[in-house]
Amino acid sequence: MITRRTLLVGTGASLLAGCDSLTDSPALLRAEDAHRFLQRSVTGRAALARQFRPEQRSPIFRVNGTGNPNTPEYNALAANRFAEWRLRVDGLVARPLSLSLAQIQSLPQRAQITRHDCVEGWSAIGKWQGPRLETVLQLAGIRDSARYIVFHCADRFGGTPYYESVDLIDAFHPQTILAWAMNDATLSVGHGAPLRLRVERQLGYKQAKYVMRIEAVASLAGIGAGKGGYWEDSNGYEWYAGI
Ligand SMILES: Nc1nc2c(c(=O)[nH]1)N[C@H]1C(S)=C(S)[C@@H](COP(=O)(O)O)O[C@H]1N2
Ligand SMILES: [Mo]
Repeated sequence: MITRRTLLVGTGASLLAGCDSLTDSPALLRAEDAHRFLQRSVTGRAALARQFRPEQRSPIFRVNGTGNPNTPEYNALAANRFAEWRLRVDGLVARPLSLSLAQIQSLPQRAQITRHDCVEGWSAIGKWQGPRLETVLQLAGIRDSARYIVFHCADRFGGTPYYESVDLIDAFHPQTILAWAMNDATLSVGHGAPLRLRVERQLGYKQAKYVMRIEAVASLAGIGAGKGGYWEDSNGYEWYAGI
């Protein structure tokens, strides 16, 4: 459907001229532009990850990296089945949020069966369910100055907190969800309870488990060692791990 508005937008927004070259600077998009990009594109960064049928799910889905944060704080939350856990959403937002698991579960939900690919050389197909990250970011009112979304996790590797980040195209991608359920059951501790990111077009290490806080930022400098994620900082993994 071509309306006068989309025509005007189409001619005015030069950054949309070459969709293929957009991968060069996607992180510079404002929230509004990221939306527009996703609505108008069916290829490149906006394409959907393949989805599978229920019977195609893997009988075994490995637990990798941290299998239990095992800190006093996390253990206390887990002992009470995360009733006291809250997801903080802050940074460059109009309305900082503190969401309970019940609140997250009562938002509109999305479920998808996708393949997880770990750089260590294994893959597994599983079903994930939760609200879209977009829904949570809209509730918080993401500011124009935000360029990246950072996920702060409960676990540490050798004392260093695990974290990850995505740009706004991936943040608003329809398959980017905050999953609290896996294969129709509440997320286990091994797989990231109570909440993990699923950003389906990217590799396994971007799928942050044990998400405690979501922060909207203008720059990744000053977070961890500044490369956008634990593995990016410590092992030189690519920040953009699209597949
Ligand atoms: N918080 C946190 N998230 C994490 C990791 C981790 O160690 N800690 N490991 C990553 C890696 S390398 C992979 S492959 C997946 C593993 O997810 P799984 O344990 O559900 O298979 O989680 C990713 N997210
Ligand atoms: Mo991985």
